Amino acid sequence: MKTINYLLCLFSLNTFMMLGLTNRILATSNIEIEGDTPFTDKIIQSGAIKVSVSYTPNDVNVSGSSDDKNLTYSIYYNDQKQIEAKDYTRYTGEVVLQDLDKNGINEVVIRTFSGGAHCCTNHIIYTWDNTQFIKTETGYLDGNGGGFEDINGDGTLEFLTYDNSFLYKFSSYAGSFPPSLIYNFEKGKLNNITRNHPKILRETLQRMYEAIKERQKDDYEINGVLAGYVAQKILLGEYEEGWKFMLAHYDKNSDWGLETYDEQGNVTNKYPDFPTALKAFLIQQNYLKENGEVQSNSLMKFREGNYWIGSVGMGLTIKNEQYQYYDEEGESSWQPVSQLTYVKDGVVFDGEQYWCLSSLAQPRGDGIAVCQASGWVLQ
Ligand SMILES: [Ca+2]
Ligand SMILES: [Ca+2]
Repeated sequence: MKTINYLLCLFSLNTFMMLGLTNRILATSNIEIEGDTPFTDKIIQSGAIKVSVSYTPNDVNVSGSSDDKNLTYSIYYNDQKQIEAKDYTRYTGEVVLQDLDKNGINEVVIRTFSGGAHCCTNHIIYTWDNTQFIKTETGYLDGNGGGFEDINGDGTLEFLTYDNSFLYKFSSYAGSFPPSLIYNFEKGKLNNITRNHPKILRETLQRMYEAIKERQKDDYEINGVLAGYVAQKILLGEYEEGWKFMLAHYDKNSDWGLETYDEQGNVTNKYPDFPTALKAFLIQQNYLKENGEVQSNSLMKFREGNYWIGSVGMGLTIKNEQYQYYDEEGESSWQPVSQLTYVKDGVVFDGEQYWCLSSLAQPRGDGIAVCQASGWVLQ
């Protein structure tokens, strides 16, 4: 009974926190940059963070250059100016206040666009670290460049994009289907956590598979999507299956991507066929090791052991890549560990709760230890 009461209490606490989160999203403000509409000193503010933005559209008759910094902004913390910077954006862009890492302080996210077909969006992020703003960038990415989204429902935002190096590599732009790239944002850094989200990876894999079937039907550039498919299978730990599938379906007549060039555009190498060229590319892009073996899945180490939420008579056990729940009454059936989200070493998230390894260091002091994304905390 005590367990049930505690869980109910946790549940209502979660509901309350979710409401709080909703309020924060509603309070999130943004400044849109649109075409040829100039503005000066537009201000958005949330808590201690304030941004003032000015935008001058560039003259379309003068060929645009990223040297023409037409977007200026100042960032304040508690009304003290900390950052004054200029950037270039063409036709479109946005400045948003958003709490990416759920620490209660909004980040400043500035989206700029370089112009050009299929090109390129950058996200510049400023985060307050108690003494100063730290700047991070996603770098210029294709199209809309990806975006921040909470893909596992834990309140922190992940950045979803795809590996741009696969564009044009073995097919035209339209014929390419690059593998997924997922980052989290922590302490001012974007970390590649792609392999920790197998559910999302599998959804994209399914879309790739459907694209392959369509290409077969239309007899249209198939190698570009097969390259992405093999890389996506590597991310899921299923390289050999993906490679066999590629061998059975690739277009032997296409020579797209078989030649490599130096900076002057001279041919430096010509691979005999698509599989050889693809393998070399997967090694170059770190999907495979130099010897052609799969890169070890170093990110996703679900440590074996018993995991707890807090002082509740219920636990979760991870063993042999599987997990199950247990309480005084018994155990649930074993499920593949890929259904859990890896948060950090010794912390997993099951879609509703964080679970911490029972042996993970607990802080000493008054209060009850409760598992959160950062590990055990006292409440
Ligand atoms: Ca934050
Ligand atoms: Ca999240």
